[in-house]
Amino acid sequence: MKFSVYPLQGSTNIAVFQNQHQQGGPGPINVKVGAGNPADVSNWTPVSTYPFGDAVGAVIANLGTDSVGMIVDGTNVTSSLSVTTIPNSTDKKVVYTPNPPFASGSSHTAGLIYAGSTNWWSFRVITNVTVPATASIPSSAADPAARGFKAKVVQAQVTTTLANTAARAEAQLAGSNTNIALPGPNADGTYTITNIINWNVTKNPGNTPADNGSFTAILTGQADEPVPGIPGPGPTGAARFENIAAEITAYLDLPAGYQKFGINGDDGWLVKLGKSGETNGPVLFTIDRGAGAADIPFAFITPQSGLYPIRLVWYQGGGGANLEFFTYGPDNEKIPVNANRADAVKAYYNVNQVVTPTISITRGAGGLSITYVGKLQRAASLASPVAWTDVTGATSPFTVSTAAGEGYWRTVSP
Ligand SMILES: [Ca+2]
Ligand SMILES: [Ca+2]
Repeated sequence: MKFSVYPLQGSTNIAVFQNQHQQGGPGPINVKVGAGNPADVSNWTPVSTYPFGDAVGAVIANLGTDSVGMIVDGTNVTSSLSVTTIPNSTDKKVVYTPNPPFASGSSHTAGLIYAGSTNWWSFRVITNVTVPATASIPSSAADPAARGFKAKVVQAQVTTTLANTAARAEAQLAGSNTNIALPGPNADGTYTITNIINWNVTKNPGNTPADNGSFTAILTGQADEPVPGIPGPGPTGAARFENIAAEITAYLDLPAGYQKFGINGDDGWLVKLGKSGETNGPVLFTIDRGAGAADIPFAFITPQSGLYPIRLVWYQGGGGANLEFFTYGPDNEKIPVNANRADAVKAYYNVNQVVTPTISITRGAGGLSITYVGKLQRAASLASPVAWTDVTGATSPFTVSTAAGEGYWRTVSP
């Protein structure tokens, strides 16, 4: 019997067996964090990428009909295990889903119980922030005709490449260097991206086309796309595809809970909550790096469902340059944000105005004066079930005669 532990980390192109490290048999279990993709970097210090905190498990070969159990942090969780057969194999996937997920950056010990012995491993989970509920607006505000992102792209013409830091990218977007990138068709010079973020400067005019990352013509049928607005007029040679910064914004329709995101990019990026130009929002992830394409996961918690404004700032210094924006689904499958599939997170570059209903009622001679924002509704009685009906044609302030008899009013979002 052999088994491999997978702390369900998103670091390779392989879904189920990410970060697997096969064990020779009973005994202490060794975990190789980042195995299979040594280029991974971390939002931790000092070493590699850590797994998400929403699940811990293992894959066991040759289990047959034998039983398997698990101990997590000293508690036997066997009754809560999910044990399923890996498709097209006899391997069993054993997964425990802590509820709530493991705390940000916390360390744990898990033990796999089978064949009369318990085999232990230790692991540490990725950090995460909890975003404020006030950052969201209701999902109903999404404009279904505005699926996608807005992208502002800037490029500098300089004699040496700019620093590979998020601070440089923010400064460049704010105008620290003369922008030579070609402006987009929108009035504010942005581009509208109606599908997914799968950029690669190899696809830009004058470059040599090639795909990289997880989403490619060969791997997923999603060919890389050029970085909008590049190259601007002026640079020659490699400089045509260098010294770039981009701000990509959208409202993401997210459920409440533990969000598992990832970016594959070259060089680096930061992710904040906020709309275009809002640089002071909560930081979800940031990294300063001058390096080739690699997956780097990040996690955050949404306290309630809704539309969250996301601001992704990406930067390129020299050499290659690419960007992919995705979530990790079940078994950590990578799913592009806004992909045309049911389990993809939807992005909207526009939302409808959200009206917060208010109402105040004052009594005057002969009647009531109702001052309100939103849509006015009336009920004749508060007996359950209350039958609220729209007050057709009403405008604020709305006057009600006391001769009208018993009545109750409320306002709701239009
Ligand atoms: Ca790609
Ligand atoms: Ca680069």
